[in-house]
Amino acid sequence: MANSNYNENSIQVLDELDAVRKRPGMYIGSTDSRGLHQLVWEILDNAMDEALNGYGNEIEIRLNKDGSCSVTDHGRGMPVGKHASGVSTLQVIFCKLHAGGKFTSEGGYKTAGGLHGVGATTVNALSKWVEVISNYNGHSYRMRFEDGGRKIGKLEDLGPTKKTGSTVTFLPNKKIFSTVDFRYADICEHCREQAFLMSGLKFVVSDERSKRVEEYKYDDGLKSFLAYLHEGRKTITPAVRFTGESGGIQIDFAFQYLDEYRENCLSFVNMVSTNDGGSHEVGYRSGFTKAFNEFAREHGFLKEKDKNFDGDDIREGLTAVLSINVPENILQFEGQTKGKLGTPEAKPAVENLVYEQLKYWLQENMQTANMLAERCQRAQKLKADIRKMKDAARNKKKNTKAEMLISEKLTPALSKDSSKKELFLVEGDSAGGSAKQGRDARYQAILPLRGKVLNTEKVKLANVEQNEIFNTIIQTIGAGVGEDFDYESSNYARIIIMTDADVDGSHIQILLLTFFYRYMRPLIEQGMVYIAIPPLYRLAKGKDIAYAYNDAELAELSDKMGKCQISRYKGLGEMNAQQLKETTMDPNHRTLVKVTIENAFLAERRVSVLMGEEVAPRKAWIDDNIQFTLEDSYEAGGTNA
Ligand code: 0R9
Repeated sequence: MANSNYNENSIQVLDELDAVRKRPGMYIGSTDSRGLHQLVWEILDNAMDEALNGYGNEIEIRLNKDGSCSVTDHGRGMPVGKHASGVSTLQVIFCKLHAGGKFTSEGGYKTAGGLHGVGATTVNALSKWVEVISNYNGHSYRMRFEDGGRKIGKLEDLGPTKKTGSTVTFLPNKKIFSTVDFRYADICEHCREQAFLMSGLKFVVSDERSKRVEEYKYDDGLKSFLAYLHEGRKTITPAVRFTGESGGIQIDFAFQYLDEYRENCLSFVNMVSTNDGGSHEVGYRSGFTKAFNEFAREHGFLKEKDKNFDGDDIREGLTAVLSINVPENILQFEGQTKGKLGTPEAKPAVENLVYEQLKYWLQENMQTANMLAERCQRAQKLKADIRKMKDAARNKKKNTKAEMLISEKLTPALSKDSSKKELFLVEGDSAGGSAKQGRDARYQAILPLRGKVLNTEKVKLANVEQNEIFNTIIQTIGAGVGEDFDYESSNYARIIIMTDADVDGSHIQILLLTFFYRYMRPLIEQGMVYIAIPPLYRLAKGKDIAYAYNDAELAELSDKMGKCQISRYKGLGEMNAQQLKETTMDPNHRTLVKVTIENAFLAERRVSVLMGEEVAPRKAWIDDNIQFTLEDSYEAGGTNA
């Protein structure tokens, strides 16, 4: 069994591990499900680094029955000799922070999170135990760490082996994480994404708890990524891929046009997604715009007097995937979540590559290029027409249809302070009526939604703006729509969707969230969109009233209250104003789920699969993700607000 180690080194070791245990958030972001999975990504990153360096072409992740997770690579194995400090190298990898610089192979690309070299130590500090198997130099070795690295076992030689590679198994500490339940579907999605970014590397994910296995390996990298993103959607060009290197930056870029209007760009730096873009995305856009405009002028799509196509005319319907590898010495991230690439060298590198190769591709694929140029012409013209219409409308009398709609439907809040105001979007007129009476009139505004909500995934912005419900929502929030949307001018700090807890209610939520996701995304990014959770049951015993929001709560409450009257709510409409207030609207008692976008790529795909034209993939998706709960559908993180 593991023995404690009391030499000087281990005292320092304890201090370092203690820092992680005391402030886990600093190392893995949070201690919820997201932080829990970060542990897996950390070990996986180390395994992928070994593969990136050219050793091994398969990685396995296994979720074990005892709640632990194993990651195996088929690289060289972790070195087991003594480190200069006198302790075993494995101990240094798992017990010392900032071992990264000193210990990784030179020239390897490092992950973007900045955690590199501290990943293994972080995992150790936050685990009940960690077991490492290293098949190295013809022998199999094992070492175990327990109790967050407080107990360090001896390095054991398990005898000769022909294999090489490493396996790290860890059991997350229940006392640190709010959940220790690894989610197979999330791990699969992550591995799939990584497999797209690393052509040829195979990932095998297995779940011993539910006997499931999934494999991911793509030889066509980003082209396969596009095929996956575009499943069930109508494409109008083939997927095109450009690769190259410039100034030490490796660039992998692919694009494909859809018969749609939105543009979409997914970007990655050193395998980590850059949700907030950055210099590499700027480079891709300007390279793309330049090549297209040159082509359009050369071939008469733009006359001498015409002004160039704007970037967004060119990118209508375009999906681009950009993955670059930046050497660590010039790697720079910006923004609050460090999701934006700052490295200035990335812009010209990507711009040149995209410009040069796209210019050539357009010449070589003249028919497709002509078709795209015509689309640009149409987009440019449509934009000019809309601008004229808007100018004309602005000059007209003020009392427009939109404003009348507001005054009819909206019950506004009295306060002028938008930082305190909430807008409730309520399913149905009858619940709307109760909500009006039950609200806090100072800060809560009510907008009842009547009739069918439009599926915004299938139509153009202009149609969305003409739709009565969405037009009313756009006017009420008062912060514009689409590219013009500015969350800072929102009339409300929170937008709260309140529907019945049934299938129709979920459908309305999906339609509204699709709209917010497509046309007011900053609202979601800023954490301003919520879903209200009404109770499912009311328990009454004499004057004692209690509400249960799920079956587990119902069981708990009825145990506590003993014999009592239980009624199940079928919809919001069954609650009177007082009950609705107490359970669902009053900030002191209600439960709200904050809608967040954890993973832009996943959200993007989920929205299109769920809301797109084709029924088959939608059905398959729903079948695959049986627990069709809020959390699963929208990456919503539960919050009580
Ligand atoms: C299952 C997860 N895998 C790993 O964590 C893992 C780390 C690792 C490794 C080496 C080989 N395979 C690995 N798997 C390695 C790296 C180097 C030399 N030999 C073997 C090197 O970087 O020069 N290591 C990662 C860090 C270190 N090894 C060490 F050098 F710090 F020990």
